[in-house]
Amino acid sequence: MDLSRRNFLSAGTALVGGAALSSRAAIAWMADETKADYTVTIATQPIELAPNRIVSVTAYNGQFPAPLLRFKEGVRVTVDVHNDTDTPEQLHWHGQSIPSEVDGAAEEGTPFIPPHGSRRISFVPRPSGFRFYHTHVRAGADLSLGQYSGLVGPVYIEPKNNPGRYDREVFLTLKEFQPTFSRGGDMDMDFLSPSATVKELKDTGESAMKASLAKGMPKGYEVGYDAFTINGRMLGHGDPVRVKQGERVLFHVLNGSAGEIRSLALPGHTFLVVAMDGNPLPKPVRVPGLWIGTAERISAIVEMNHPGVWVMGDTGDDDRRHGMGIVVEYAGHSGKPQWIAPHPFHWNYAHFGPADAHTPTPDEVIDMTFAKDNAALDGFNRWTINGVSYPLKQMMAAPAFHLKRGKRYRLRMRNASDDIHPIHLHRHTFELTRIAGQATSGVLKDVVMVGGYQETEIDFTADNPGMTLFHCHQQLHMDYGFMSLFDYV
Ligand SMILES: [Cu+2]
Repeated sequence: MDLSRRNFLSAGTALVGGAALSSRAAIAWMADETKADYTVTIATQPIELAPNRIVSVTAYNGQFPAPLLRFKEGVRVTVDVHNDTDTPEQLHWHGQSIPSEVDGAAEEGTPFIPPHGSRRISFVPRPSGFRFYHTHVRAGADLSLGQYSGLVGPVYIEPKNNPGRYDREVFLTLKEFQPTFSRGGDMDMDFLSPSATVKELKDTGESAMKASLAKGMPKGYEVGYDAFTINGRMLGHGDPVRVKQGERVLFHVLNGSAGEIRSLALPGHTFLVVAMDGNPLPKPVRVPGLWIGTAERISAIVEMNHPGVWVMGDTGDDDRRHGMGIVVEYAGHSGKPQWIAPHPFHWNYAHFGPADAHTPTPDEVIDMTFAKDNAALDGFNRWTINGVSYPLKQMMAAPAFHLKRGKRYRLRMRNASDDIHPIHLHRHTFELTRIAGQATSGVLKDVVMVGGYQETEIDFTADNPGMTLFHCHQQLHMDYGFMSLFDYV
């Protein structure tokens, strides 16, 4: 009896429906299925960020970052997820086009992994490229939950053919620990280009803030951190990236933060960006350094042609001094790692797409305005999309946007707040079509930073029916209303 894995699974479905399958075949099938391809255990334990710097965090399989999971595009996998904590969990497969049932968002209807319980999930990984997995529960005011924890790890889906020309791959996960609340300051957004803001959005946002402060409201809570790490170790306390002169190293960089935007530079070297959010660029683009929004990924080749011992780190001095960096050490070189600040550089998504931007006309344009209601919820900012805040206590809310399968949609996102929002669309890949007034095309992503008082447009095809969550990837923003649901009609 020659049944492929896929046939087995459909046979299994048929079995539930009462179709005949000999008991011997059924037992063989069950035996085949008793061991999952991957087992992920969620538990809380101490993690050492540096000598004498031990934090208690919830993590996958007792480690941070979680183990790199390598899948093959189109080859079904089963994953057993055990939850050894006291709170329900969700494991989200970020950047994959999979059904809502296994996507890992309660808002879409994915069942929770119960406290001290398990769930077996099965899906066909796609599309190929650098993805990741992370928890998708709301943390609210509990800074031990959600992405404030260590529940983050890289996923790499091998393409059917791999044309890469590089000597080796290095995965870097950037993540802060020891979060605390503070009363908000202003977010630095000088790095985004174009810098053009929309007057109407600025007027709306500034007058709302002025009115709130005039009523005696303080600024809403923000989250800050004490410890900064790459691959779970503070700068100087992890294994260096050991390289040889002339080597081409492909770095897969993941911003696993709960809400921070990161930068990364390596003195004397440049980055040849080959993919964003795991999706190959139309043409690789060379940049002096990287800016990476929450949940974004960048794959970039660094040619090792400047021997020495270097700090590859965040350009923010304070964050780097508190650990956000990793040592790059050339063979035959030793000594104290050197940091040289790069010239400030801007980040313009449109630089990564072809100049002659041309994209198909969408079937429909959906307008969305993002707004902040300062300190409106017990001191936390409340967030709205078109005036609607996602209900705090409810998992599945009524979908705000209805899609038709096969149609191409344009989301015209207008940010009436001064914060940068890393906007994420579940279960789909979108194309950047306009960044702060500049037309672009060909850059495929699943997260995009929308600058303060700016307008950004993304296009996507409704090709994966089912409930689809749209949200800001800052944990603090999504938890306080910055979410919306799409459904397909
Ligand atoms: Cu946000």
